[in-house]
Amino acid sequence: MLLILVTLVHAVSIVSALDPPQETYHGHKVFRVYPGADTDHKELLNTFTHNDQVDIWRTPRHSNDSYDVKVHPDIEIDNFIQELENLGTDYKIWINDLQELIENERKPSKNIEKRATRYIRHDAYHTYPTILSYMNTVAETATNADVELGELGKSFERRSMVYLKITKRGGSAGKKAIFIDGGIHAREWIAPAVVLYIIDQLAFNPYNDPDVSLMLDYFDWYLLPVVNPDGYQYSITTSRLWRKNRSTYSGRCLCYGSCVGVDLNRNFAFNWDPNLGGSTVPCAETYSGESAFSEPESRNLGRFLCEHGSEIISYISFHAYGQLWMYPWGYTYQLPHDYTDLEEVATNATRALRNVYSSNYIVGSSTNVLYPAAGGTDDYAKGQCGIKYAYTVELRDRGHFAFILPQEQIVPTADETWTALKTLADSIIRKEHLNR
Ligand SMILES: *[C@@H]1O[C@H](CO)[C@@H](O)[C@H](O)[C@H]1NC(C)=O
Ligand SMILES: *[C@@H]1O[C@H](CO)[C@@H](O)[C@H](O)[C@H]1NC(C)=O
Ligand SMILES: *[C@H]1O[C@H](CO)[C@@H](O)[C@H](O)[C@H]1NC(C)=O
Ligand SMILES: [Zn+2]
Repeated sequence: MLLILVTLVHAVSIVSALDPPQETYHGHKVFRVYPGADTDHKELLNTFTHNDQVDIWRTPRHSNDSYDVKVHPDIEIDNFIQELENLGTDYKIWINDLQELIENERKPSKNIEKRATRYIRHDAYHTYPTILSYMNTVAETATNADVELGELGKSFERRSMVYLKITKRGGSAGKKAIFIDGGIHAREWIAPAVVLYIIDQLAFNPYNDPDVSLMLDYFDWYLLPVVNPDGYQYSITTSRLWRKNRSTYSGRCLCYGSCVGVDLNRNFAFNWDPNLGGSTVPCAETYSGESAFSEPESRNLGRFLCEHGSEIISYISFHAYGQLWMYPWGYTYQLPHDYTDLEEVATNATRALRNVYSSNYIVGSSTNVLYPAAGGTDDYAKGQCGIKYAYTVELRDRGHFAFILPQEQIVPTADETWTALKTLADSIIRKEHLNR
């Protein structure tokens, strides 16, 4: 026990000393571009994609909505603006200097006493090694549940993809399970942070939440905080806005910058189609990979989900940003035959979420709420593995800080998401008439 505590104190001190990623973003800007009803989106997208120094962060969902695009300072800003104006498109400079946001992101938050539970601080972003050491500690010392540490497999760079299975202490077999993951997209740091908070709630119940035992009575829990450990660690240490995995296609790419990585959330083998919201271009942020399941991370997760498909009743994948609670399908505008069930559960979960800090979430199918994109994890979970309640959740915020959500927003985000999760579990119990 003493040894564990010593290790822990050590880990925390590393975290506070965490330096910002090495790559700087001085002068990088984010434009909010309002295409309006009349704009030819193809033309506009051309403006963005013919230049690989423009990174689309967000795509509009209705005619009054906007694109968020990050623009590299090497680009001729005047020309870029001229092109937008030629298309008759409204825009504003939304974030003037990304580096400033990145430096503010890790400012210590003010509520530290409440935010450090026994083994981890929830008001800080953590490195992958720290996350692993925390998960080991949970498996050894959980006070509120039985916890088993497992490995889905290795990433491209041979990191362990570690998950926890958390079950009722001495509980019986044969329960339905809920599988939760985060961090498939490297730069969406809030997602792993929220999964760690959920682990803490289930394993230690640090705030004596009476609903925790109910959730363990009805469900087994699988928690995978970081689907893409290579990309996440690269984003933490080197390049804050990295999205993809770290696989390399050396010699195949002549475009600017580094053409490394696959968008793992376009790489799953259910109606895989790189021309539907993904890309066949290795340099693109949404590169779908050479083929479905070309990447070890997606293969490992996909295999696990289908192997446990009859046991898992709900799959929830956390992303950022946008505040959307989405269900399949992503590959088609059609809806699943049982979509009213998914919609009801998500509607109730997000209503409960809103009651905590008034955060508004939009509920709908991925295609109708966001944009068509094939090869996503939730489509695979539902379509291939038969997991009924499959969701992709875009956490806070709605674009003010975008991916660079300050540390002091971790706990409020996790609090409200935890409340949503409890309601989701409760709604599934009722809809499916589950027994303890
Ligand atoms: C878009 O904005 C216009 C003008 O403000 C408004 O009349 C219209 O209802 C809005 N449409 C949507 C889909 O929000
Ligand atoms: C969802 O919320 C509505 C309104 O409160 C309620 O009538 C319904 O039973 C809830 N559904 C589930 C599955 O809990
Ligand atoms: C993800 O991407 C690469 C392609 O660059 C792939 O070959 C590899 O298996 C995955 N892992 C990496 C590079 O991190
Ligand atoms: Zn994402």
